[in-house]
Amino acid sequence: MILHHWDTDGICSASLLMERFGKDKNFTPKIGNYILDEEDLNAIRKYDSITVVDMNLGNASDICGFAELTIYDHHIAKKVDCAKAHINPYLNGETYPSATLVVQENLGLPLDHRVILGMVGDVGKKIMERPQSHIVEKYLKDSGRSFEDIERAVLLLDSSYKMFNRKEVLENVFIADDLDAILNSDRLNRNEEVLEKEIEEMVSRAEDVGKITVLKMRTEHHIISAVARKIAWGMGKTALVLNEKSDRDEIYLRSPDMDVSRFIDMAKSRGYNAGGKREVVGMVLPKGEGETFFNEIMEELR
Ligand SMILES: [Mn+2]
Repeated sequence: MILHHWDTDGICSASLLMERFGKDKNFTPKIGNYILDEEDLNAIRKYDSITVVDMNLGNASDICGFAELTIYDHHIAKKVDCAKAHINPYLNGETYPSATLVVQENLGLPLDHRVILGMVGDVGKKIMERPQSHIVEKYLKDSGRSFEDIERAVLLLDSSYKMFNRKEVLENVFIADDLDAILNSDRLNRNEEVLEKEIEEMVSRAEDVGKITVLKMRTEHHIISAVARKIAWGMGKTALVLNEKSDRDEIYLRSPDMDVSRFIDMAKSRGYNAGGKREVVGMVLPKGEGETFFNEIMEELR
């Protein structure tokens, strides 16, 4: 069984592995979880061989208790000693743009659109500034496909987790081997339409407050990063977004120029879940606690 991340890279990596090893069962943790909870563990106990791909699972070693474990990954990770094999170039200090490239190179598979989708899914347009850009160029030249087709297919495959549709994520693995099947999928195109409209609507409600642009919204969809990116890049100002979900609050901060990473430590010091980079911060807070912290960040930045 192949256990994979819910995004394009995870879906395409799973597709490559299932084809190569003739497997037909796949699984993804609950969307948003980077561990297997008790329910997920119980659901996979019946398998005696499990390959985890494109996920640095917090409790991967739990799998060794009932199955032979293999891992293909490219995230920052520690070696999982109980795994039969842990294939992650990062363990040798190497940075790989996608799990699909790790799988393709390690198994000597031909270069196809799935490898490229994984790279563009995880890195975006910036893949063309990475050392692996020649791989993308070679694929585009040999296939006659456009970079826009690849970007569109990424958007479509990612639409399922953004809609929080775990079943659909699993189904996507079975169409991933056919680029046109992805591009022409009615259900994925419908998702994209819904998400695009919702993102536009949210962005239009953002308000300028001094030097920054802020937005409070309520949606169960996973669009906060897309909304913040659109505000920050579109208006050229730092975007601060609060999303109050039914079970948690989310805060997302993205700046086109400023270093906002100090807010990662600030959030962590209050016991909140936070991560990010120099110009982008994502946080998850218990339900009801988001607005106070959101106001505090706003006062500091405005
Ligand atoms: Mn990945």
